[in-house]
Amino acid sequence: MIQATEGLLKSSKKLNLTSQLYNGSQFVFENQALHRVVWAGAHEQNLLDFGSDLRIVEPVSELLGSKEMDQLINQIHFKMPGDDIEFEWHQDSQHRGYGTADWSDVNGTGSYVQTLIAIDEVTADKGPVKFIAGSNKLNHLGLNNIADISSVVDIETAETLLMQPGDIVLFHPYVIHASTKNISSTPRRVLINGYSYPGANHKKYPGEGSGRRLSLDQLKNKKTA
Ligand SMILES: O=C(O)CCC(=O)C(=O)O
Repeated sequence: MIQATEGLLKSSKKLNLTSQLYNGSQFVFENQALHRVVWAGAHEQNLLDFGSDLRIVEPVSELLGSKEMDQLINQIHFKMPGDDIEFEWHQDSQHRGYGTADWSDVNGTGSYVQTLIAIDEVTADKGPVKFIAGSNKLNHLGLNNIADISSVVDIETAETLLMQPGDIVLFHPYVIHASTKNISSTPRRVLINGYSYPGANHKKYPGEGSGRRLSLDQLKNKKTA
């Protein structure tokens, strides 16, 4: 994963800080910095291999209640020293398009699982993700339309997730979370893979091959073959 992120970073230098599709992946720059690479495995195949690794797909399948799933996200988030990247309080359901024609909650429990793997150690000064425990039970709130989040939840109760390289967190599309800037002197990179229940998503995500259908049984057979 480290090699892959270095490959992406090297390619990003050729793109003049301009967001664009390059080698099948969508490079996104914000505030003069590489913010994220969407469907990063088109450029760096091993990231797609991680995205179909049984150690991820099995628990995701259990949470979704389906042996089949559509992989919507295979993304690297960069937080390099001094780049000021942060993520406001949100639910991932917002980014999936809940409440619009882009999404149907097919399994009735959110139909989506997000996973985040730490590539670097995530210490308190590297902008760790903070979660509001239990907020997954609040349903989709449309936080982008709520001016003051404290009218909905007490952000003082947020729990900070410190991680070792290789640690993974799996989370519900309704759990409210955020992350602050990396104020350390070393990078914080994470690989994010996201999976939806078949039929839930109606949107085409950027990147060559995005939205691929994964089958737990097929992946298991491939592994034993
Ligand atoms: O990369 C981060 O710090 C935030 C990730 C996040 O908010 C997400 O995956 O929804």
